[in-house]
Amino acid sequence: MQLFYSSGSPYARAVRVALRETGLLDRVEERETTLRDPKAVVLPHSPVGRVPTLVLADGTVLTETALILPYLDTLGGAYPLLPPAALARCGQVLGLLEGMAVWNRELRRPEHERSPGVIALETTRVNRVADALEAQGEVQGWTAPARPDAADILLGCALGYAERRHRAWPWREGRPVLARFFDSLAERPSFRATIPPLSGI
Ligand SMILES: N[C@@H](CCC(=O)N[C@@H](CS)C(=O)NCC(=O)O)C(=O)O
Repeated sequence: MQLFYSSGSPYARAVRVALRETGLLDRVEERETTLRDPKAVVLPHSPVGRVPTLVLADGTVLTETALILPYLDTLGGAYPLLPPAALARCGQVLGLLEGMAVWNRELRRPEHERSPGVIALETTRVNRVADALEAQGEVQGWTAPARPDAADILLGCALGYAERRHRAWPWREGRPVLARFFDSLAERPSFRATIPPLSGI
């Protein structure tokens, strides 16, 4: 199998972390691709042109993180990534991540092309979800999981994106549970091997 990724993508990072945590990495060749580029090496495989893209041994091409992660669970890895208990949190974290991605895209535009309305909406959404996760974490006493499930991995990648690619969001403020959770996940070899480059935002 081949996994197309870009080093800055939190979505692709989640799949890369999941492969490392479940011991499936040796079954996959990771290939870095450019994005939004007619010469991107992912494009001959997927007209969507986004990462993550997983090309299976029979040539089937999977895009969308929310489809690739459950597919990994069919491969007999070390433990299930998506137990039913993780599904609700996965949805929340994917909503948070998408909000951050939309907000970030606005900030990459020239200032006069930015939509203050979109930025305000997504900032509110992202803070609302992060506050809800902080409250859940406090009630449930979240600590570093020994076997991070898909929701843990997605949350670690979302906060890692905020930490290095979307620093416009001071996500740690007032969220000590999420900060502790992230700091302990970030120490794991799977996260250390996939740290995204710093961006100017
Ligand atoms: N909904 C997709 C989002 C993936 C996504 O937006 N990936 C970005 C990188 S973070 C990408 O490939 N962008 C290139 C483009 O939009 O053409 C998923 O969950 O996999």
